[in-house]
Amino acid sequence: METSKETAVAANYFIELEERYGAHNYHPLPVVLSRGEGVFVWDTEGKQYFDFLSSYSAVNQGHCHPRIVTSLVEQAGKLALTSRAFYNDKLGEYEKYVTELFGYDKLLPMNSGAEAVETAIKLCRKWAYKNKDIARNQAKIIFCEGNFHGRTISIISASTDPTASTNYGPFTPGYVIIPYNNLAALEDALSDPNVAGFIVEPIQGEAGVVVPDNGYLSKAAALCRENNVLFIADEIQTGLARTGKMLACDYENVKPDILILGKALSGGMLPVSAVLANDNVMLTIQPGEHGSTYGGNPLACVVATTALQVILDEKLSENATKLGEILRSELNKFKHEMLTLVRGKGLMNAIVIKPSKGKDAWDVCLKLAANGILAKPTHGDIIRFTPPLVMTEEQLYECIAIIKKTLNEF
Ligand code: IF1
Repeated sequence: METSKETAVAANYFIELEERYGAHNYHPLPVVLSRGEGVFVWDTEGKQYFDFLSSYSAVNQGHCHPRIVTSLVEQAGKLALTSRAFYNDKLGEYEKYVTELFGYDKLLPMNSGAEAVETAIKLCRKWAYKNKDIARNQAKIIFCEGNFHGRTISIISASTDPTASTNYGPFTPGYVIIPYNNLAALEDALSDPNVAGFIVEPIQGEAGVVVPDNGYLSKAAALCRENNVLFIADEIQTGLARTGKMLACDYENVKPDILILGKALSGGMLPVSAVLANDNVMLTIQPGEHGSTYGGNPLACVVATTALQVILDEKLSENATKLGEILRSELNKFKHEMLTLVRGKGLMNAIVIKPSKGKDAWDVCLKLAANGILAKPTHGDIIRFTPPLVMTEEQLYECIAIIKKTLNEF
């Protein structure tokens, strides 16, 4: 065992390296992680934490899931990347599996979430020019206020968060922004004949886990259908059991015209994203018009297939539903001056912290970390509680006790 003095130096060493040699595009909690397993991560000093961020919901299956690791390692030694200039023996089987699982004709493989959203935007525009009477370069896509779909120029062009967009213009035109969870605004925006699509997060993640009214998604999808406009669901964060169903859209029996997946599609192993649609939409893109060097690589295909199988085999949706209900009801029963709101669905939850005696959500997260739970504040007053979906009920109760104890320290 190293002494705590030596290791304290070690943690600072890694933090200073990142500060010195890395771009300053994040402001991490001062914790240096070196190992993960299931719901736990360990820092360089060997301290164990419950992970309540789950790598932004990419590790729904838990850290380093043994089945997913085995798939990764086996395939990495066989064939990792071919490019799409040739066929490979894993992509077709993966596409068959995923399209059958979600009920679509076709899948288009990409890597990051942002790339998949960009792909959906291109696909939507192409479909509209081929199927609607829209003059060249005049297609519009509707986005919601408070959206988060990624960091590319085209995506931040639709952002209403000044932190995301200030000083990054000029921006991509052709977007219409309406309030989230507002069907009248959607109906109004849909009356423009140049509208091609409506893209929406079933629950807004970055905005702070904003859950829309029951019926919003199904009515929005119906309005889109009536107006011959594509309903596009960004389920990169809400999807793959996080909210207690395979897709958050499943709660309202909505089948998006375009479905976007990412994050947990690889269980945290490597960036894997996908866009799903039926032939009438997907086949509007022709060879040479879109792609990616790494998209559809055999390593990603094998890992993603196993990652999905783990979600189904381990009944992670059911577990997310059950644990989410416990988490919200226990925290709602707990009365504390700083805890003003608990909201969410399944294991996609957030609490709202009212600052007290100069202490805010950042301070709560520092104390949570000291007490063995890692979470990250957002927007100054919100803390997301999104643990891996492989958590047991017993572990959750342990976490709830830590959360209460932590708040009581203020
Ligand atoms: C960051 C939150 C989580 C997403 C949805 C697309 C993407 C994301 C609905 C892009 C990414 C991230 C990325 C991370 C912060 C984060 C996040 F704070 F925004 F809400 F998960 F909690 N659509 N979400 O949530 O996917 O290109 O990153 O693979 O710092 O950017 P990506």
